[in-house]
Amino acid sequence: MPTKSVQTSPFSDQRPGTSGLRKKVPVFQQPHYVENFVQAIFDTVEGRDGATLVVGGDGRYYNKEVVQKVLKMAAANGFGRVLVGQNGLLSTPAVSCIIRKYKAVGGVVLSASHNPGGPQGDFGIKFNVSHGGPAPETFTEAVFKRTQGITEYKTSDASDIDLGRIGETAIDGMAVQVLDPVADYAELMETLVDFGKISSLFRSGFTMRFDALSAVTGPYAKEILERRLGAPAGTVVNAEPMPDFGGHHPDPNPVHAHELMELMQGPDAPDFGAASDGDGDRNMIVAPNLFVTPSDSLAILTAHAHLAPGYAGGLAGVARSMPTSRAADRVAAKLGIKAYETPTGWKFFANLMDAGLVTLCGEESAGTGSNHIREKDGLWAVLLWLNILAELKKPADQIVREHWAAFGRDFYTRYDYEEIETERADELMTHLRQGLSTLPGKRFGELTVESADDFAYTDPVDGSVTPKQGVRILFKEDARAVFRLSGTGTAGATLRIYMERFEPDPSRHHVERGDALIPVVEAAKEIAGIEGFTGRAAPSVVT
Ligand code: VG1
Ligand code: CO
Repeated sequence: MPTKSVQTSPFSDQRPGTSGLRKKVPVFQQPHYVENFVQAIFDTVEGRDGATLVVGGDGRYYNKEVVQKVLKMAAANGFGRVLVGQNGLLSTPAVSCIIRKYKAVGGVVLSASHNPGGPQGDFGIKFNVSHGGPAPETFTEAVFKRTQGITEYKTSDASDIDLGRIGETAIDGMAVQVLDPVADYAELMETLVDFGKISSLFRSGFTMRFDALSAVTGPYAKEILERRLGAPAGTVVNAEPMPDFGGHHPDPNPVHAHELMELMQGPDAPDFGAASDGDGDRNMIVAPNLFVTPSDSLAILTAHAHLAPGYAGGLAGVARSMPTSRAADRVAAKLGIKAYETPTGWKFFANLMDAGLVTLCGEESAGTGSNHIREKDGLWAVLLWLNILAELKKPADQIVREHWAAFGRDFYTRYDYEEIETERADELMTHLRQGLSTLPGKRFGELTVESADDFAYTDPVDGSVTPKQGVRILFKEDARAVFRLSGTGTAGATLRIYMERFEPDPSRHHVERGDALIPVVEAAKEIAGIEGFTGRAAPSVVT
């Protein structure tokens, strides 16, 4: 038997964050680093003997090498079968779909999502459990604990598998099935949205651009939008997944998807624009001359989802992460369905979906999804938008403006301060938390604090409590500022400030969102003492 045990010792920095373990590529390239973490995952998975495992990644630098390592370790650890995407590629939503469809025990996703790639960029490993969603915190904590006591891992001396060819092969008696990464996912999409209606929309001359930012969604978007739905060739751009994402920063927001933004603001704008992130679970929606905030997009999808066949029966409920604007809650109230507020990160939605409490979920960070899988799903959101556009037969920007007129507008922005010294960021948060009780009643410019707290979440399904999920400051003027530290960064700390203000009056909905939010931005900066703690006069990225 080529199976062997390799002696190793722990790395202290293997605690997973918001979405798995993310580090710079050179960190993952240290001898045994990947193996330790993967062995810790395998040791934590229950019922792995003979079980099916899914493996795939977003194609970033080091993806290929790590897929081979995971395959050999899976064989040595007693899995019965591995389903792996051709060339080691699988989008995060496709992994979730395949785990569920083939009743796998879980899936290893190789991605650092929206973080840049390349030899000096980021890499990541996350584990999704048998419902198809990210492992819950009890699991990731158990993995971390295991990494801290690890002394050996199991692997195999077998040679690398040819991942270019679709079909079945084996390593040491474990079946390895190389799958078309797109087929199962595309089949699922056909059950949710009306492909016939969307095809007619394209036949009627409707134009769009989908920017895959040289990341994993390219092949999915090409197959579904261009081949199955008949969008003109060239609708999908940057469609070839590349190890360094062709120099793109695959974070679908107005800053990093700037080529798309420029097109959508120019005279040659197509009717609709969209982009996705590194691993395909995020989406950005742009109408001509109008960026649709992810919070608004979630609300609009909630209002119109029933127009698509997969949601014709209506929605059970809707959930959003706490920093996401309350726009979706307003729609839920009108529909008479429940709205839930969870901590940041998709793992908190799974229980709600499994219990049948919610159908749609979303995050301000451009994640939107439904109970068809247990991950956010970038291309799905684009398809649902297209289905709605085909049904309403109105321009996308008109749909957004009519939505505001009906529900009011939640002006929204997020400021990110990246790569702050961790100590300074921690001090800032501690200072904020300590001052919370003194804030109510205080005035900052034209805003008065109504209440301030640190969000703690009690899962309505299993009762588990997750404390310290972000400081919330509510103003009497129907505005809010939320502060939290990112759990996906790989260098120093990233402070995120989420700011919003509700405007019921349609005569003020045309105001630039930057302008509408100035009072909230000023108040937030002052309350947290941003400049004093970070030394930064301006954020690194505004979305
Ligand atoms: C960020 C986003 C969060 C998202 C997470 C993973 O986390 O804010 O909403 O779920 O990334 O998304 P954080 O802790 O950095 O704020 V992905 O597409 O990077 O898997
Ligand atoms: Co992602």
